[in-house]
Amino acid sequence: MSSASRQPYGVRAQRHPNALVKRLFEIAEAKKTNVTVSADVTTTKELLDLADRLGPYIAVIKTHIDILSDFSEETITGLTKLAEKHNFLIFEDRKFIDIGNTVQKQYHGGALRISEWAHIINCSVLPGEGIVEALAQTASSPDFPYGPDRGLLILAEMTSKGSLATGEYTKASVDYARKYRGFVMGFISTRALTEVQTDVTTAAEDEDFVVFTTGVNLSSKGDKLGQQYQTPRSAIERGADFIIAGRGIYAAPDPVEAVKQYRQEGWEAYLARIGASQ
Ligand code: 5BU
Repeated sequence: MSSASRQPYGVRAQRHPNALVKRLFEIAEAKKTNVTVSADVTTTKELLDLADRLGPYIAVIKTHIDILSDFSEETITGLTKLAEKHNFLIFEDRKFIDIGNTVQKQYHGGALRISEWAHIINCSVLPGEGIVEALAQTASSPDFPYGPDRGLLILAEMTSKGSLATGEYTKASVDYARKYRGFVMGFISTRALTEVQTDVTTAAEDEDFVVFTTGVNLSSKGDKLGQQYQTPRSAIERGADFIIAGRGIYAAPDPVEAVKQYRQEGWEAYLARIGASQ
């Protein structure tokens, strides 16, 4: 685990050169939460309702906007307003995976207008370096109106059984993150990746990539379709800065009670990691 991940979020916020990461750490510190809820519901009403009820307890909401049956302007304005009201960021888990020219159009414009409302996006590096270069280029172009308020996570590992996002693939993820570290905020991975030795790039001395870990659940080990879970505590111990939980929270009998539990376990594990007394 990197020395950065043993520092408090507040200290990392102060030191971080990326404006969006700074804001993310400030939110975590202010709201005492490292929970990202994966709001995998299928109507705008359910999404906005969840965002409003869980908003006070989360740092980030993660969406799969293409699973909504009624995506519209109302979805965007509603979610944006709730993000401001409760001070959380929006992460669209679109997993871009195509040639640069295509992903630029999928990200900025198109039917889903992702760049307009999602602070954070992610991509796979299966297509090679060009995908990261293309997304970074769009975000830094003079006519991109959202400037430093946008960032990219590289999908370096996956939680599903038999995942092929391992070895050389994961190594390339770290390489490209290091190369495009202005726009790349960090990784989706099951553990910290700072120890990964890359061939092309070298880690900056002040390297501080944010680690988001999916597949987090307090009461289940997995599902029937290959999902594999770990607990909030184990994810944080392995290097997650933010834990992502979906069904464990939104499908619980009382999602507000559930999010409070994840928040508490995630926060206690974080305090233990930074060596703070509880
Ligand atoms: P769950 O209900 O907590 O299993 O939902 C997990 C969410 O995280 C869901 O939206 C997945 O698409 C997402 N996910 C994942 O589960 N595993 C991964 O490796 C990645 C994303 Br990347």
